[in-house]
Amino acid sequence: KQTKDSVTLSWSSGRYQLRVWRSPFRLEILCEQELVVTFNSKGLQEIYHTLMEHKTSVIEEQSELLYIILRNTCCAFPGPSSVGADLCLHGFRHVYGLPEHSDNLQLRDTRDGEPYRLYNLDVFAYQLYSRLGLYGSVPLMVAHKPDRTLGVFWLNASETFINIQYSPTDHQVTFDSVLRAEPQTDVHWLSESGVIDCMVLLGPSPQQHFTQYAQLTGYQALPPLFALGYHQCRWNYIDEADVKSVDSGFDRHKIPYDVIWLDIEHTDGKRYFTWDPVHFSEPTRLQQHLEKKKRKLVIISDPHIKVDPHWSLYCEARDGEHFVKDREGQIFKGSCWPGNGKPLLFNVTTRAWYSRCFSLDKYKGSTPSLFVWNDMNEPSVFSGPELTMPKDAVHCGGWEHRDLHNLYGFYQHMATVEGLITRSGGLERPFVLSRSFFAGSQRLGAVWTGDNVANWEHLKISIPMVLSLSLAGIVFCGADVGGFIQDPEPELLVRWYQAAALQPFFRGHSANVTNRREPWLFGDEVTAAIRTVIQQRYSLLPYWYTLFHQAHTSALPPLRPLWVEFPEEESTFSVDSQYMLGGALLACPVTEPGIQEVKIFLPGSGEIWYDIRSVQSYEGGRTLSLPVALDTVPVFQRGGSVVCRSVGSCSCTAELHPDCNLLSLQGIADGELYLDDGHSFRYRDEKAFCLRRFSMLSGRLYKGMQYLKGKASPVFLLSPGTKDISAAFQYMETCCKLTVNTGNLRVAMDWEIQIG
Ligand SMILES: *[C@@H]1O[C@H](CO)[C@@H](O)[C@H](O)[C@H]1NC(C)=O
Ligand SMILES: *[C@@H]1O[C@H](CO)[C@@H](O)[C@H](O)[C@H]1NC(C)=O
Ligand SMILES: CC(=O)N[C@H]1CO[C@H](CO)[C@@H](O)[C@@H]1O
Repeated sequence: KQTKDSVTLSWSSGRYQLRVWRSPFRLEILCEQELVVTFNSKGLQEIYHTLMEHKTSVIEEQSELLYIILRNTCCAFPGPSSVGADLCLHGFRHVYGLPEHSDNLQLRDTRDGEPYRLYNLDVFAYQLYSRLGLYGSVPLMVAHKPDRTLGVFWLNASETFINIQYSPTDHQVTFDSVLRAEPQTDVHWLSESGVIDCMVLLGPSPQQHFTQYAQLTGYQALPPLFALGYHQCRWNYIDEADVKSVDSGFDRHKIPYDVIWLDIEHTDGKRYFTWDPVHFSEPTRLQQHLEKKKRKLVIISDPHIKVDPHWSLYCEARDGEHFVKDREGQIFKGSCWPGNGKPLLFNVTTRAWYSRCFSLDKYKGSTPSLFVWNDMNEPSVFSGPELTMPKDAVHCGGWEHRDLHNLYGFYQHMATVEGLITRSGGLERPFVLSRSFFAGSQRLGAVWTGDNVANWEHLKISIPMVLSLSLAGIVFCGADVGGFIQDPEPELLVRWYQAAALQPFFRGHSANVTNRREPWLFGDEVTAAIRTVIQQRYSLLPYWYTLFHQAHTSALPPLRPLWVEFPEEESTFSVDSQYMLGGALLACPVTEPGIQEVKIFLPGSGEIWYDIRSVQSYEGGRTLSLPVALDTVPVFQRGGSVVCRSVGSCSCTAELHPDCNLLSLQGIADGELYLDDGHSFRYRDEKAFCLRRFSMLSGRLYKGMQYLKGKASPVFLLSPGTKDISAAFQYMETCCKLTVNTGNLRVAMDWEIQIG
């Protein structure tokens, strides 16, 4: 439809409409005649065009697609141009996303101070509840109200600021007169350079929103199974003997783990791709030692190449012109760990060269069980403004650093990942951890929250930080256990292990000036508590792996704010101290010292929740006070769910034995298990995987239990083509727990267990 002032397009049988107004220019998206989003709601684009020369808005209404080209300029930045826009999100009072900030999950109204800033920076011991930039950026804002989840994706990699205004403010909402006012959230985006490339994702369900975002930026890579195990890192394990002794410490104390890590000191004078000739003289032997136990080694590799004309890798990079230039056209010099090193620029040729550096023949001392950690890739430049690269440095094609700053780490991550895939002839899944990231980094691997501190506040903030990352697609994330900087007291260390075991990336790490903190150094009680937590992580790995399969194929994050599972329950919208792990488990890690009791909100009236330790059941829609001891980790399983666990002990992920665990009140339960070889691309190329659904259908389980008592063996295993057999079982009446020995029934076969 067209009028003098507007053009209206509709889709979805007229359910959705887009209305474009000419003057003042604005775009409105409506659903069933109700406004959802207005773009250029404050008409600020009109104001800017008086400041400088610009191209006016052009609407080509004849073409099949509607193209809207906007270009504007303003004076907020010293660079040549900047872009900005206002959006009004109608009916929304909760917005999230925009990582990375050390802040609550729900974004705050910025009228009281600074806007949220997206600018990747190396911030040592970062301040909490700050809106300044940290290591990575995802310019995705997620808004939610009971009937809609909506995303605003602002695709721009230059320094970006976001202002947020909630109306009416929370404060006013309590007054009757304002209560009736329709809530809205006004958002202002401003980027230092580029064009406006803004996408609105309409949901309406959280799941649809995740899929829409993944269709734009990619799905989470399926990690190798070992990467979901426990990682032990320190700056630095000093030599081969040290590594072997820490490795055997895990066996001695019966604590499973999969990967040991080496920080910068493993290199020969901070030349990445080399080994310290004294402390790591036989790197292959070390990796083989670990590989015999099915464990891996991860080494650090930063994007800074040490200037050393006697080092072949430096000469190759110099001769291949792989270095960033300064504004005068000279090779850019910036200091980082290698001293006066040169950060690489990441054009396609450079990336291909850098990827090849990871090949087994070129990277001497590397084996297929060596994996990589990209650090300092914001990039960190000790001598630069805000410890990063100056904005006028010049990349390939003449691009100024200001245009693509937030993408720098992403491209190093990408080149490293490509290097590992190529190294294996395209057969093996890579594992690369990166500190810096951008929208789409989920396609590459894992990220962590950088240089955190060993205190309770940092433990507490790790939860909203990983939830924000998860909402923005970067779902394989975690925070360093114990805090990287300073020494945690034993209670904090235990609580940190408990919380981090329920986060996707699970790594203990500590700085060079801290005391050693391997799990067995703090007495038997602490060792036992940490052992229990890591063992529980391993027993839940079949569930974690299945959740990663879901993230990989349907973009649902393993870690979900409560509102993702309970989208209509407003009482969940601001909760960020507890969360859902998949659809079945609710986690509420203890993050405060010396407490005897925690308050836990169990959402969903009509839901039943089971404390996974006591198997005691609780009704949803209430807040529970749960007594806690040092070894209590409050986790609840949702009634009606099936969670697959691994049984028995193991020393690493290669020894897992999946099993099923089902909880239900009504006799109906449902869940999935995904299995494959755990390391290759055969699941993708040859469809070599197994995805099983476990359903419990008819009958009331509780009644079945009553019936069980009188009979000798009322549990039958039914499998097509075989005779029905009665199965051995145990029944614990106190907690209504039935354990069935399923003998040779395999997960990949179809079968049925009939009770009673
Ligand atoms: C990328 O770098 C290579 C090697 O220096 C150069 O030949 C090529 O022109 C560069 N590409 C672009 C787009 O600048
Ligand atoms: C830790 O590393 C920093 C940076 O290299 C160095 O200055 C310091 O001396 C190191 N401290 C120890 C105890 O190794
Ligand atoms: C440069 C520009 O005008 N806009 C860019 C904003 O950032 C994204 C991510 O790099 C680019 O794809 C856009 O072209």
